Amino acid sequence: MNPRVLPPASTGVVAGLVGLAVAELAAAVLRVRLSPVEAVGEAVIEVTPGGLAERAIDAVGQWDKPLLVGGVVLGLLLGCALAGVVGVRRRGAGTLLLLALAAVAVVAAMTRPDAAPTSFLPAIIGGGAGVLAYQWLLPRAVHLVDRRPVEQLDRRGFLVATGGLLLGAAVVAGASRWIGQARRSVEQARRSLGLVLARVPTPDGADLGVPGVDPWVTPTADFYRIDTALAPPLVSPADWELRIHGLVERELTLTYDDLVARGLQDAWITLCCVSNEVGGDLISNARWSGVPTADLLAEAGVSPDADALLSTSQDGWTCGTPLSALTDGRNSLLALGMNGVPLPIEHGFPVRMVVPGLYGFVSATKWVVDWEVTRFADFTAYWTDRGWSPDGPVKTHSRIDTPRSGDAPEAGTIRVGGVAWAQHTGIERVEVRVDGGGWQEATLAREPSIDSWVQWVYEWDGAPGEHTLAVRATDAGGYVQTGEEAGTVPDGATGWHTVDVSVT
Ligand SMILES: Nc1nc2c(c(=O)[nH]1)N[C@H]1C(S)=C(S)[C@@H](COP(=O)(O)O)O[C@H]1N2
Ligand SMILES: [Mo]
Repeated sequence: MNPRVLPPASTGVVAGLVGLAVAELAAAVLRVRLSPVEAVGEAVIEVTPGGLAERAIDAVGQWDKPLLVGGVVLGLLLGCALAGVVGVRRRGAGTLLLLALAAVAVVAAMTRPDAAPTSFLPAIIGGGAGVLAYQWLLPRAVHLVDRRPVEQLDRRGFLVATGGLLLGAAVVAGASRWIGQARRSVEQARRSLGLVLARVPTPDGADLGVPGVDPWVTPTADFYRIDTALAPPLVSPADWELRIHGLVERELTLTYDDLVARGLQDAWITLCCVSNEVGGDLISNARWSGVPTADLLAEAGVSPDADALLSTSQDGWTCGTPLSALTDGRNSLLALGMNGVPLPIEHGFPVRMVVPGLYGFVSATKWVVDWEVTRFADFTAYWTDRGWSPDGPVKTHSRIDTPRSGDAPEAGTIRVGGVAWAQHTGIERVEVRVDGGGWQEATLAREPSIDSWVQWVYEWDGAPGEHTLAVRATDAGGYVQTGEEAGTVPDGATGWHTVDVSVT
């Protein structure tokens, strides 16, 4: 890089880092949910067209959030570098550019659905700190860039000033982590709940133990996670309330203790994301503990005119669920527990919804705080506003977990295995096809609940050479999984999962 550009550009970057660190600290001290970077990231998620966001998530998988945060930081620092370079000739213009970057963060913060009157403060404070650092460092950089006699160049002074600021920024960033108590205090409340939840072992015969096949019960740490929150909402159980209103005879407000006092039921339910591609892993199985949604709705007295429940999370995410799925006797839960412990914060602590048979985007509201009984004709929700269907029944599907595409198993008996699902209908049959031949029936594991996935295995006598394996499921309703390929938008992908292997 041009040696005359480097000092001012790094001045801008250092000022940006100072601003970021101070903004993080301000967010932690003021208990603003989102730092400016996170607020901009959430705004980016919001304005990205649904289909594009969905493709991006497919492409990068669980890296979506780190990549988004990294991208926002990178964009900011590039803008700051530019401010540094511009500032050599026109300091005012550089300062304006920095302020414009802060303004973007202010707008992003204030347009969040859960924005509070103080939400913009971290961006303002961080922006101010960044501008001060810039004003202080820039003259030193300009001094270097200007054509002065070599003996007057104060390289060392510039480096010391830069290093000092960076060190300061690092200390401030560290302090903000330390002060990030909000999360720790909610974690603390979560651990000290003393909630007694059933720890149910994997039912006999549900897990075939075939190496390479996803475990039947997903370990909580591996459970897929999808949401629009860059920082999860931090809700203490003591503060949590659910308001049930709308087309009901009696409005209800429930506290966490109210739910616990009712006694919890638990159920195996496999949750699946509508963005799950054919062969994808946005699907996981857990034991959920909670209060049946049907009981709560019965108590509120649902009007016969209503057909939908509009649920809203603490951070303003919304979804619409057919009332029928919440009241027809299936294991739809207002859940407090997952795999024998209180919900992890990322999975909706303290309370979320889980509905067997529906994709998460129309049913599985995490951090849920509001239930409005209403009509589908009268509202739209977060994802329906972005091109997704208002209806989201899970499509009957199957997946090959082993072998994987590109594997080179040895000739002989090869165990082909995977999972199949048709939540709330049940799986009847799974078949495997080799190289477009006839469909061969696989062996199913025991299906402890029609609401969860089923493992399957097929002993294949593989001869050397290149082979393509395909799988399809038939559900208990007699529906045979279609081979017709459809993308995930608007209501879930279809097609057969295939893998290509070369048997040696
Ligand atoms: N508050 C909130 N709840 C949410 C979402 C969200 O973005 N915000 N995403 C939904 C989607 S699309 C899915 S697939 C499930 C995923 O739940 P999990 O992260 O616990 O696996 O949560 C649902 N509940
Ligand atoms: Mo989803």
